[in-house]
Amino acid sequence: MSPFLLTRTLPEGATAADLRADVLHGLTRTPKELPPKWFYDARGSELFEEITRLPEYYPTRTERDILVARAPEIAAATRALTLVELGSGSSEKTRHLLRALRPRLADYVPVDVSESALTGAAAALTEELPGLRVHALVADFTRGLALPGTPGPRLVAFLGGTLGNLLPGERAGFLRSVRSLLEPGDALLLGTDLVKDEATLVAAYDDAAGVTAEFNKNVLAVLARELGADVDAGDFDHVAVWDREREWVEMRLRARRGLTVTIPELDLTVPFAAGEELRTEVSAKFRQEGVAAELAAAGMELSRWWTDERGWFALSLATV
Ligand code: AVJ
Repeated sequence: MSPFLLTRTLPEGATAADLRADVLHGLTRTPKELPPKWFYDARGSELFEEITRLPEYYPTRTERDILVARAPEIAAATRALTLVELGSGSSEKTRHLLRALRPRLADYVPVDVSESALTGAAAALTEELPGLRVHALVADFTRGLALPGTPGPRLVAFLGGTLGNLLPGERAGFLRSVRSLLEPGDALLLGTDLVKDEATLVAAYDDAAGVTAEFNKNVLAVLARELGADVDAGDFDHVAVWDREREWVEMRLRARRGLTVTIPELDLTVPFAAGEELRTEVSAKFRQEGVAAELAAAGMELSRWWTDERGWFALSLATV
């Protein structure tokens, strides 16, 4: 019997159809934009793992330190028998949590769009934590989710600060859909990057080594490969700006000169004026009162708030 179960919920061709729709919508509107999910092809996922090790990119290591320090309290507060992780990726962060939740915790349900990330993580974890049942779910958690029946109470984890990639309206809908997964006694563990000085924030998204610039430009390679777009990353500059009014970091690609991108698969021609910018990601930064309000609006209560000693990142425990 395979050491873990894997269920595919994405209909065949869903990803290709989504990319086409996002490009058609995003590149024919003003300002142009693309959803950040398209960063994560194999090369993009590799570059993101490299980003997490950069000195300027504090979120991953800061969240891990909080998780390690607070995992026993999270285990005691939730008494979880199942851990569901949305956007689990390599499950790197999750190891600390799983170790603290074991041996009580019997079931781990990692959810991600990347089947290869899920398979790799599930194989490693069943090796490291004998007896843990892993039900890997290939799914896009922003499109609604049907979880396997596993024992409660359940702890749903959404870590890394990825909540910040959603715009406020999208976040409200996402948190409501998470709320619909929870039953009394269940909880949500949420990682959020916090508002801080502009220099620290911008440096985290525009590192000296240029890894984030390469990560940002990689989305153009995805368009070229998947849709035959004739676009050259050399024609664009990486831009990272702090929008202090909306309290989010924006990554953009700025056209160095007037140019036209043709996308044969979509029978589309996309003009860029010199200096025109395509928004490729927002990464919202939070305050405790804002997180509490957004959770409350979705029917959850912020019951624990843990930060690192600098107050740079927070883990929230929300209950229903
Ligand atoms: C994985 C979405 C949390 O927004 O900080 C890293 C992605 N973008 N550097 C983030 C990212 C640029 C990251 N998340």
